[in-house]
Amino acid sequence: MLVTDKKVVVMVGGVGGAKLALGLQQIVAPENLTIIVNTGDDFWHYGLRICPDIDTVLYTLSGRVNKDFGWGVADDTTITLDTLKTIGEDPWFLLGDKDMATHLLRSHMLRKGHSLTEIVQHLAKNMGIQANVLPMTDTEVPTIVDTVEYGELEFQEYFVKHRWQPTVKELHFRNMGSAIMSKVVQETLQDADVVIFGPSNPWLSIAPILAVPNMRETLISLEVPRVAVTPIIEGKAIKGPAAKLMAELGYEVSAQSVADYYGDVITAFIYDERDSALESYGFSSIAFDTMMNTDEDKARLSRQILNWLFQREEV
Ligand code: FO1
Repeated sequence: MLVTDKKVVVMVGGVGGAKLALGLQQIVAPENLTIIVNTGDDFWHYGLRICPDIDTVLYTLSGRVNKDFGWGVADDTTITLDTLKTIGEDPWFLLGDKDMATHLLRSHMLRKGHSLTEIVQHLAKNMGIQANVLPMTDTEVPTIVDTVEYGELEFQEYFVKHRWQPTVKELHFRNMGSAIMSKVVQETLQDADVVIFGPSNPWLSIAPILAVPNMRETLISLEVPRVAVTPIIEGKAIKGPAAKLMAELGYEVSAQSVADYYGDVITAFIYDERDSALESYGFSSIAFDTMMNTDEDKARLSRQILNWLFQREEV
């Protein structure tokens, strides 16, 4: 059931953010919903452009996602990778055969001169998604993870090849100085009634989005609620390396640290009801059940966030 006619922008990384986007898709009219996705995790692999967070969003919103992993395509096979193994390769990044079709088409379209924004819109339309899915930028800006053990690693080498076990010293986004915020991202933000930051890893998934030149300034200048959802519950990450990374970067592992990290980018913060109240200076905060196991949970949390921000009665 649609509960709002507000224009909603949600900024996300992969699995956690895609879950909230799916919840919002259930209650926001598709023409009023835009999902802006991190592209710092993207890389070239066997000549293919892989965009894991974008694909996680596309597969989740179109009902194709492998629900056990949270990424990739359901019921996929690995004939191509298995065949690569028979001819001397040792593929460390799991690309299913069905998933491969997305990478083939995207790489083909990039080589023909289409922008990533055009390609994502094309894929979304052809997967039956009506909401607007946009990459944070069309410029290639790989996240580089500087580690104690291996020096600088590209994100997927750190995350998948080394199973996020190396100790992180520092993160940066290569080529970010030359990145351009697309016109459609700019216009969508100017037109938004609310900006939501999904429960994605703030350092790995949201920081690259905020680092796009002019993004932070644009967000702060918007006179609309800007709310972040915690990815940390009771000092632990819901999924992935957030807690380990925070500790390595010298932060206390808590929802409070996440809220403080967002700083003046947000006007409101959602922490989990299992945690104690935050010290909210400069932003308001509220506790909800932020675990999203079922589709009902995803819609319920989305509804609670929007009802709270716009002071409506619970529907
Ligand atoms: N995650 C893994 O842990 N191992 C993989 O082999 C892997 C392959 C993969 C292929 C396509 C895709 O869209 C996502 C994939 N992921 C894999 C997930 C991905 O590395 C992460 O979800 C994100 O980059 C972090 O947000």
